[in-house]
Amino acid sequence: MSDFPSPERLLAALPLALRADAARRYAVHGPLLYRRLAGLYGYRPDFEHWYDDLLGSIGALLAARPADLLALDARRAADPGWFLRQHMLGYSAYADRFGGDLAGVGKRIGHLRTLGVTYLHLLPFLKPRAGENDGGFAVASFDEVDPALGSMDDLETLCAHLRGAGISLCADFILNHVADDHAWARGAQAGDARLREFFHVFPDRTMPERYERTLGQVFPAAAPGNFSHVPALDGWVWTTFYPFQWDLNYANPAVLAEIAAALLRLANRGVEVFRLDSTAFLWKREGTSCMNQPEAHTLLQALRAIVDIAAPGVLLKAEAIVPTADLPAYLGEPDVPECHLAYHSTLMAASWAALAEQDTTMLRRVVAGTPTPPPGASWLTYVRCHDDIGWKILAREADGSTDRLAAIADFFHGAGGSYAAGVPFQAGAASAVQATNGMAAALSGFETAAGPLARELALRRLLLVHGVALAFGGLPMLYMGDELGMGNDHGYRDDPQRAHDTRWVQRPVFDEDALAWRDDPDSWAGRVFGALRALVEQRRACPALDASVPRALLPTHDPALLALARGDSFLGLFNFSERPLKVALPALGEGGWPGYPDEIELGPWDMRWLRR
Ligand code: OTU
Repeated sequence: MSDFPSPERLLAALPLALRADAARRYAVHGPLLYRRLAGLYGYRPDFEHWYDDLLGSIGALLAARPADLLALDARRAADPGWFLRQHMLGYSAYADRFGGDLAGVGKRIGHLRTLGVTYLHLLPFLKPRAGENDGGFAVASFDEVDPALGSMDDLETLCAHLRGAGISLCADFILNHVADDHAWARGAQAGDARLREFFHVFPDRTMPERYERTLGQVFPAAAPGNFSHVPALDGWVWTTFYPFQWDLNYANPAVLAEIAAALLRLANRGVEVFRLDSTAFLWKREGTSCMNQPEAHTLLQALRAIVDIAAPGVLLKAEAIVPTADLPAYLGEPDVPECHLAYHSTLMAASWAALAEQDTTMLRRVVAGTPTPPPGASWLTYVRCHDDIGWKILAREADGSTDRLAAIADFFHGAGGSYAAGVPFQAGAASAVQATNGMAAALSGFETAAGPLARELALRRLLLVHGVALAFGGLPMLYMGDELGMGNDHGYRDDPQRAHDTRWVQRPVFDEDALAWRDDPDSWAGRVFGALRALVEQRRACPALDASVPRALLPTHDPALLALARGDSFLGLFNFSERPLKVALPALGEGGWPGYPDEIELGPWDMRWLRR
């Protein structure tokens, strides 16, 4: 017997035309898939049988993959670096806030194209829990679109329209938990013993209390603790986030098989990229924070192998908001691929921190601490998303100084006459550092700017942080509204289901008025849009900004200055202070920069991109 099972069950369901390709892909990815799954579940007497069924399910879903998506798979296979190119640009939005519904999002394609977007991340659009649902992150069904947004047919139509316009759709895939009214949770509450095993359920507080000793808290104010009592279960269920979001139990192989099938069904609708939500939390181990556990990576590697076999054009993107040192693992290693993309959360936080401190020491530590990803993988770079900015992920870069991080948080919450108009997010103990919410424009100082000069400086700060995201190396993503300088939205305070969650301050409804001014450079929205778009254009024209080109951090004389080189033909200079700076190019030791003076002057919060 060979040391891993034959692909018979995978191939059985396939038409002849697909078999050879599938067999070839299984020969490449099957051994790792089998080893990873055997590592997690091999001790179970039914493992081989379960594995065979899994192959059968993957085969059936590959057999069901539409012809246009099979063709897309083939195109992607011929050009695996397609998403690393310097022309790639992401954009992230809630479907309802951006376009009203899925069909309405399709009507925004013109705007996206004008900006240069090639990748659209739509926040959760599947059928959410009835009532409060954490902005759609409590999913009631993986196979239904939220009826308020449309239908599965609308999703297919949107995917096809976007693809026709050169835009890949990225969908959230919430695999750490399901809503308490998802069929699995409902079944468990109705007494189905098989479905009870889909969750971590404890009869009393004994185990929860043991786990709590080392667990953190994501929503300490609104949802304290990590377990919720459910009378129908006659016990406590693991709920890392809100009590209505039940963590899935990946120690149960049935959960992985169901989740993999759900993902492939969505891929077969035309979703090209999956944002894997909360990947850090997938595996629990007593005595740890239950984040970044080795088994969480094993699961992601298995999922990647499944995708590589059954929908090889599809990308996986890890959302793990964790310290710099824990990020690279989500991209895997050269022979063990994991996710194609991972959010560079500390680059994001440290860029803002550098603004607050007028000092790039932490930012430079993040850059220096970011290794080169394995081939075919890269960072998702961004300055804002729909969530809070959690400063504690920078603890190591801040040498463990809570005071230093708290000062940064205070700065963004407007302390000491700062220009920022951020809103604090729930903190746990009084001593803990609060996280920060707010639109990028509000954090950059637009809201407090009294006149044109102050607004101009706010724009420079907004461009500076975006400039880092665009030049760093990765797939940069803009957040809806930031391209028009949209401000904070306080409307959520009037909605009882949202009032407790300040993250809604940065989830505004797309501003039609600002859009109308977009092309008028004398308007504020037009000024922001024009400047950002020019940066995007500059990036697109610069081959050194392809994500696969190596980056180097250059030594600088001034802590406010970040000097980032890409290959030998790009140099980005970023002044994070209100002081003008002079940069002597020869002192950076990178040879000559023909066409530029030896000394470059940077105004307050100025940035220069040099090319040779
Ligand atoms: C993710 O977030 C989502 O982006 C949030 O919108 C959801 O509320 C959450 O999962 C539950 O689905 O820890 O790495 O600190 O940064 O909740 C996963 C708040 C997460 C978010 C945090 C985050």
